[in-house]
Amino acid sequence: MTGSVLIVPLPSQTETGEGSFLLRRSTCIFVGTDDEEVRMIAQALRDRIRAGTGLDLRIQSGSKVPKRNAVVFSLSADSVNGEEGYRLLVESGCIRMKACRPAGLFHAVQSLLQLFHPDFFRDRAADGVRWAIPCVDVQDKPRYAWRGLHLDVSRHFFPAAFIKRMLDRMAFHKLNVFHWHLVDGPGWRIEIKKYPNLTRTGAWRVDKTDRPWRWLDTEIVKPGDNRKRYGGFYTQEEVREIVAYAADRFITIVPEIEMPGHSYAALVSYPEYACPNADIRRVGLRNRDVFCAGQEGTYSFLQDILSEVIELFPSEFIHIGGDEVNKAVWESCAACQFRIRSLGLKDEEGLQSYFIRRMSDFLESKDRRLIGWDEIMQGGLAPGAAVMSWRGLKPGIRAARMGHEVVMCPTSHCYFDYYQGDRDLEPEAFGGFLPLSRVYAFDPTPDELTEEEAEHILGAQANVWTEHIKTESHAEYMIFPRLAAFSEAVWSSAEARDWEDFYHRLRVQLRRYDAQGIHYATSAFNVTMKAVPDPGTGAVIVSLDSEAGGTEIRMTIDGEDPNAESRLYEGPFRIDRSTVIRAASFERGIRLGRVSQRTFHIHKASSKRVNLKYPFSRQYSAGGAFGLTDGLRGSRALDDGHWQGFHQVDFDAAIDLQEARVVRRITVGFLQAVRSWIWLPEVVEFFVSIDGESYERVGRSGHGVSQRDMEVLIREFTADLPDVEARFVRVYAKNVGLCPAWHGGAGGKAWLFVDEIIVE
Ligand code: TNX
Repeated sequence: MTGSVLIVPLPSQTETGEGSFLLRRSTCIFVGTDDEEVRMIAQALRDRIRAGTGLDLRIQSGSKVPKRNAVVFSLSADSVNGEEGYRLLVESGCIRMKACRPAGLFHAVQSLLQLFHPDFFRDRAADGVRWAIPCVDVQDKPRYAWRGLHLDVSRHFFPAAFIKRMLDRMAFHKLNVFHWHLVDGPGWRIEIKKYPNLTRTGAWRVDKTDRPWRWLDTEIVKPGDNRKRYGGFYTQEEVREIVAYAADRFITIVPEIEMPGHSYAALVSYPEYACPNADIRRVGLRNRDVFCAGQEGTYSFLQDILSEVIELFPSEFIHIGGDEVNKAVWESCAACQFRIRSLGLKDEEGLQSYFIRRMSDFLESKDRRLIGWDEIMQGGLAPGAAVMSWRGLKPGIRAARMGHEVVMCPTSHCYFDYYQGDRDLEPEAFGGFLPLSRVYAFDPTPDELTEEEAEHILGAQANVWTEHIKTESHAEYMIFPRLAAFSEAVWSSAEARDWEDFYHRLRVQLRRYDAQGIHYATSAFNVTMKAVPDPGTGAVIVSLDSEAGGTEIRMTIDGEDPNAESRLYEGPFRIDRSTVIRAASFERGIRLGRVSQRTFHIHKASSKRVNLKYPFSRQYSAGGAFGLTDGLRGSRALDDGHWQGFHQVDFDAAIDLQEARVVRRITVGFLQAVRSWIWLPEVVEFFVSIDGESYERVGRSGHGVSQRDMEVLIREFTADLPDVEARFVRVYAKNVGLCPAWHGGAGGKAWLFVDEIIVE
């Protein structure tokens, strides 16, 4: 247990002692080494203490190490905690920090800061406060060497000041790699002296920030176009400053220059490097999103760019993107086809592999190494290249087995552009669902790797894609507190991690965020509602919970927002007619998250078993046999647990109402989410029966929604019956089967998603 020592990420070992160290005006900071970096760390600590407490401590050095009233830094080669580990010993007389390397001392300071009261992080020195630091002995070291945060500054631009603040936050969470996604189709964000158009043109697009994000709406503004523009870029001078700022915090910046796909902004600026004769009608705007791999000029252009990038960034790894290359462009380009033939390559994947290999060779000639998204493995991976595994853990496992180094960032656990709570309560996000607890459960090293293979897992990173994130405060909302959970996945040992313990420490971490003015999500406190059938009666049993757990939940059924006096939820309760429940978490009279609302529909099929001809997918079970009669409707979050998914098969469901009843209306809800391969059914048919043998069709219903409608939408299909007596109800819905030819998943199995069958 961490006791009163509430450090995030969880240290390897903490032993709490008796009493505390009292920080006074006379306390000195002692640097027992002439290492410049350590001196810098000590100065940063002094500055932080001055801002937080008003105490202006002296920094001393020399050979005589003070025994009392001092904060002592020392480097020692025999420290046990490796490259980045440290020991932090707080005793009532003295605070000692010891590490092999400056990085370790830097992390020790981050832990020390968290031993102060959260108010310490306010930049307002409070008078008359006793700054007591609890006695403790912390031994600590990171699990992984690569503990990253990625930020996309292309889809939306974030100024240098924000980047610096993020670097501060990263350091606070003991993260050490900032992956800077500087380039993508919608904007080029780094000054390149040799090719000024990249930022003169490529950094600016027609301002459409008042509309929902659509990448295909991107229009790069050519000079002379006077429409209102959106964008920005970093000058090389700013980049240098940011790189140095990061280095002061022991953070390496890995720059990403995307190629050969995601390159629209570059190619509008220098159209000569796009495929000259690709069939535009076939590939559309995307023709201009992929570099031509046939022309020699492309390679020298990109190598020139990389040469300047290398000058700016000392990082060993340079990221060249490599994801989502639209091969159709190369298929229709004579130059690319010529290169494929003349080099005897197998196909477009072979060309991609050739392209990446050339970049890798170039980087190696400059003593750097290539890293790219996992698609760079297609067609064979350049030796020495490292892989960022985003399409799940599998590509990373393959790469590790081939002896390549791997950074894990699967969408399932690391995509901070995904929703973190009930969609109805969250700002628009990219899609997906990544709640705090799932981030916390992340393990970057899959079990199936042998110890030797696992050595190749450098670590992991959280990715922040900004299609839907326009403002700094929204970015913070998406990042925190998920970054706190993530930091434990990459820093703390897997065995020591425990959600309840984390949650306990998180509460204090949030107060530290408050003090620093960090905007963060409280989604984990929102109330989630579940219903299970009460089969005998047709009622449902409702239970309330929150992801965080452990707080009091209050609720109303009259449509009002719950407050500190509202009915306290004490356990599952029964509902026998349709009810609207509103609920929220409270602590000491204060509401913690937002108010959740759900409507429970009680109808003639409530809590009746649904018999299916074709099974639902286990991945989307909606709770199983009663999932479609639990009175709970799905939201636009397709994995909210209320949708039952049918993979390629049709939906054919029969319900036994147990006795003949008058049926006036049958309704069934479906979801369409084309980006997730889910379509509305082509047609829905409704049947009733007295004996369960011979059914009569009582309705048939289609819809007017286009298969190409990209919005996530919910549609109800209904049959109105002339008062028919029936004991059995059957609903049949036809799955579109396969993803249509124009779709990204063309030919793949399509989904059908159903949330409830309502019989009235
Ligand atoms: C996939 S992750 C992408 C990005 C998008 C992201 C949205 C990766 C290598 N490519 O271009 O922004 O999904 O989640």
